[in-house]
Amino acid sequence: MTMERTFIAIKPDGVQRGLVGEILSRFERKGFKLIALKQLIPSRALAEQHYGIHRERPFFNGLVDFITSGPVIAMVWEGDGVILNARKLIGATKPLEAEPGTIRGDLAINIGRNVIHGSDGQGTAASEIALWFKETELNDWNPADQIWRVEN
Ligand code: D4T
Repeated sequence: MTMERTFIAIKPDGVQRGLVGEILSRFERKGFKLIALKQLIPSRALAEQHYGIHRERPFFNGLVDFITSGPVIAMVWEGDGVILNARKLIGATKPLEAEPGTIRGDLAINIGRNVIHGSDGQGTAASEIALWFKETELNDWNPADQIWRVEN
């Protein structure tokens, strides 16, 4: 078993459309453990750092405008294989290519309004968690039903 943590953010469109509960429930029902959660309107500096890899892309400024336009729900989820599995729950970046049953496949139609972000690998997960959260905001805890989620 490889216990991992990943950074997940519900973007301003997901918050504005009242999809927070729907999205949280999908991660909870899957069995992943919520380690941290907060709502914030990201600063431009935070957004630019988060999307730094896209700095030279034509959509960069619009993406930063969008992500700083309202509240974001920032989260850390933990579980066996959670990084890749969260990407599966989320679905393809282009919502029209995302399979039905995924968050983007069910809840979004446009790449610029694709509702949710999830880290795409171990390196980005670690750096994004450190970018969005202080160490003291991450809670180690054991769900009472943990033995019914994982074998050991
Ligand atoms: P995020 O990072 O938001 O989870 O998206 P992905 O990991 O699935 O996809 P990405 O990094 O390629 O894109 C980041 C972000 O930019 C928006 N975007 C992307 C856009 O508005 N226009 C585009 O042409 C692309 C490629 C959507 C997600």
